[in-house]
Amino acid sequence: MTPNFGQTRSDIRRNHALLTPESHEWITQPDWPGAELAFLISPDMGAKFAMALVRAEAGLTDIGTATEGVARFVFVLEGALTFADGNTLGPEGYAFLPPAYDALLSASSDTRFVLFEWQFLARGDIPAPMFGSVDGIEGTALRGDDWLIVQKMLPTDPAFDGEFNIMNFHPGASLAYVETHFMEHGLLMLDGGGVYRLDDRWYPVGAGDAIWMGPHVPQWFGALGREPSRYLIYKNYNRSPL
Ligand code: UGY
Ligand code: MN
Repeated sequence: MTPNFGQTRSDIRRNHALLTPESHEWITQPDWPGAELAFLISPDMGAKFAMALVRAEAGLTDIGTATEGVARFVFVLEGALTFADGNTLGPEGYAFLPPAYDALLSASSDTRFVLFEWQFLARGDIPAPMFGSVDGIEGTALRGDDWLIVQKMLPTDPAFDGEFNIMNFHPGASLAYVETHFMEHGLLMLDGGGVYRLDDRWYPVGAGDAIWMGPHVPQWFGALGREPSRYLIYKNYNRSPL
């Protein structure tokens, strides 16, 4: 293995973080038999949610229920996840799992997926589990800009307390302005790359990089290169800050 002489692009700050693949720490957890996890974002850094990469090395079986009141969202990167109720997710398949959902599942040995967990803020009835795939989702142009297409994986129904979106950038496209908002983000670059502005820093980013954006952090992305760039992004939504 080539030594990296103490270098990493990862950068953990008060209100944002860039987490890059060379610094991932893969761990096992008693409630995740057959899997290794790299927790990239967690409440310890100031976030109100956790985001992990999961790889099923030895055939993941049953992850049971999350901690009380905690909802999960999974997004498959490679391989396949099959749930006991018969749903199978292939690459870019996803599932929303409400609190108390007993996730009996099996994974092929080469499966990698992204996991989000957060304390679900109910409003009315808690939504039922939901399964889908990105390729079946119609995109909409963000603020009329057809170089920036958003695919929403969850319904906009206010019963959901968050959004999980895929943002598709034509080469050269960028967010129209530097956003600041109280909602947080967890992000994984899926394809392409560019420059991400977070607070007063500009980071070169590419596929495999993850980002935490805390409340109010100024944020902007400009896509570079000749191929489209895409990222998966979580945002707590549909709830007031108080
Ligand atoms: O929905 C959002 O807030 C999104 N446009 N933010 C982002 O891409 N950093
Ligand atoms: Mn934003």
